[in-house]
Amino acid sequence: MSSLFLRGLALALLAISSAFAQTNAAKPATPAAVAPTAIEWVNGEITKLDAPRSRITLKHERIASIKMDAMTMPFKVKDKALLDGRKVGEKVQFAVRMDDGDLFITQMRAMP
Ligand SMILES: [Cu+2]
Repeated sequence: MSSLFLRGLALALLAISSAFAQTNAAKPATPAAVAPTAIEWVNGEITKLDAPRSRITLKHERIASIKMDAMTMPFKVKDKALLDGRKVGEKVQFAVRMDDGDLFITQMRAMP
């Protein structure tokens, strides 16, 4: 075997072991019952706005985190300010959270 081949093999093994080390380091030290998940941004289109009642109706795509299929439905917002400057027909991305058995929009932004 050439020394070049051996050197290549050693480098490959080093790359593999450091990849494993990184994978292990990324795991939380203690597995939490409910792992903190990244925000799931859902695409939607505003079909109705009722800012005084903190409500918005959205035609939304599937929301995987709560196993909800695409549909048009009203949502409550946690903070009225989320509806500031929004208009019917606007395409947005939003995040939802279940709170006390109620579904709330917690974040909203214009579709990038
Ligand atoms: Cu829905």
